[in-house]
Amino acid sequence: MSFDLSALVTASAQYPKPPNVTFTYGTAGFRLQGDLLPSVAFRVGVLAVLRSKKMDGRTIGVMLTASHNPARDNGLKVVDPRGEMLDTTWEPFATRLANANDATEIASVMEELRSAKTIDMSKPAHVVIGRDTRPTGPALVKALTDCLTALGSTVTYQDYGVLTTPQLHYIVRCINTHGAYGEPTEDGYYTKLATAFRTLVSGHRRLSPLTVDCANGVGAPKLRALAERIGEANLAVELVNDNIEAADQLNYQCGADFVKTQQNFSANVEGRPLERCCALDGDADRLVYFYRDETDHAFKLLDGDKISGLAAMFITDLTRAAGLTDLNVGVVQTAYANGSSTAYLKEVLQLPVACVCTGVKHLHHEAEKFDIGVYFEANGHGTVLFNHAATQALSKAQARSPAQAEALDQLRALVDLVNQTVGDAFSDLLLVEVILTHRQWSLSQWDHAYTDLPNRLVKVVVADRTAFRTTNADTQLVEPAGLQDKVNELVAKYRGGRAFVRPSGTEDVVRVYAEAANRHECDQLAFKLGGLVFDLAGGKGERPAE
Ligand code: G16
Repeated sequence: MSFDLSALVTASAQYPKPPNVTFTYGTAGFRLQGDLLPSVAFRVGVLAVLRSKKMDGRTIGVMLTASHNPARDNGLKVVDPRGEMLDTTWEPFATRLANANDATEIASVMEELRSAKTIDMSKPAHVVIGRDTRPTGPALVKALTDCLTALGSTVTYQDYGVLTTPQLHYIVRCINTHGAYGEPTEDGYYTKLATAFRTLVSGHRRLSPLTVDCANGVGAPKLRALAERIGEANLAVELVNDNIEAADQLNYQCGADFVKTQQNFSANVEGRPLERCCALDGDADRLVYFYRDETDHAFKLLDGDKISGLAAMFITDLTRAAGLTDLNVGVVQTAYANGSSTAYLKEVLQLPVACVCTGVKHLHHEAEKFDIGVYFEANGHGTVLFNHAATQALSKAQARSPAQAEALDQLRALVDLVNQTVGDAFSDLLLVEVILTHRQWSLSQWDHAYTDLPNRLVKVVVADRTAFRTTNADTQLVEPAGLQDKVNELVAKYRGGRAFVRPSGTEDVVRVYAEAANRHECDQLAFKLGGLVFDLAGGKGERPAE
């Protein structure tokens, strides 16, 4: 090993692993109550350094956030060189490192990882760090950087302070492409998105102002900065739930997860007639739109599935208009995708649709299989990827008419508008605004593409969520044995019924999702299933009930 073990011993002594806690690298890294995480932050430093050395010294990111979770929680996720989530084959090592009790155990897992992945320890390592606005963030950054310092002179790092999660992913990719993807700064990020947006809306009548619920998180100051760069004449936004000083307000009764799961207006958003509203989550990587229906005054949600359909429609139209019909456009979803959205994509847009496990890391890789891959989770997390063939085709294409030239220019600008490293609420917001501006559509016109099947998501707290294992892209339970049969029996009793049960990878709950032909049957199915899970798996707290 090319570092001083005694420095690691001394530094790690300040960060003992709390007893009786088992850490797991889940759907989006480690996530738990923030004050339980300093030892994990320290050990993530080891992982990030080894990953960087393995990647020949390319920059690795570490983001500290618990996204949509309450303010007391925090989390850490590792960002790979192209700005994607950590290679999943490294996750078991991340988990083992996090559970190492002391420096001797840390060193022994390091050695195993070094040997399993044939890492040359003399290589340099570079780590960049970002965090959201949570109060436990600074202490966790301190634990992480104490580790990076202890690992010796081959290791360098840069702390970027408060960022949105997608901004850190962007910066990682920019550094590793030596600026080809953009300038590796927050400013570079704003410039890239603002320039692309202005190009795309130029010559079109602008829309009415957009109310943005910022979840009282990092999205508030950062979106303000981006909007200033774009200019009010091009994009008028009114930010609400933008209080980042009162920590306990983060995601409280607001934000994308609240709006999606409660299917209701967030705090401080009235839903005035014709008001266009959207919500970010706590680290600004998710986005949903919503509005009040003019006819029945009901709350209406335009979630990740609706964004996916809108983006896929626009991109398909543009590729046709640009004469790039050879490019294969496809969409990736998860089991949470509303059945009507899948039918719309397949039957109306005639696009191939893949279904994978929950987690952006799974969707991203599946989307890479298309020339242009659109991926969104229903919760509003997603983006669009343009592969090498697509970008080559775009740069080489020669327009044969002014209409073709316009479509090509728009596609080229879209490549810059979209954050291709990970789902990004800002770039998704700009994408939606571009499409609505081009079509001059209201939210209700967009919503008319298809009607969602009534759906309901229920959370159940159980004795041990690790007792739940799924297969078939999370749609079926393998364990606890026999539970899937009971789910099937219940689902069969409801018209248009579809449901599944899976353990969350970010919260200590089991999630139950149900769809049915009408609201009443859907709610009944969801809560009956929730009750079943509660009874059979040692439910804690309140038993789910309608
Ligand atoms: C993370 C992941 C998402 C996932 C969500 C919920 O989002 O990045 O891909 O959909 O967790 O996952 P689970 O159902 O396993 O708890 P975020 O926005 O919390 O980082």
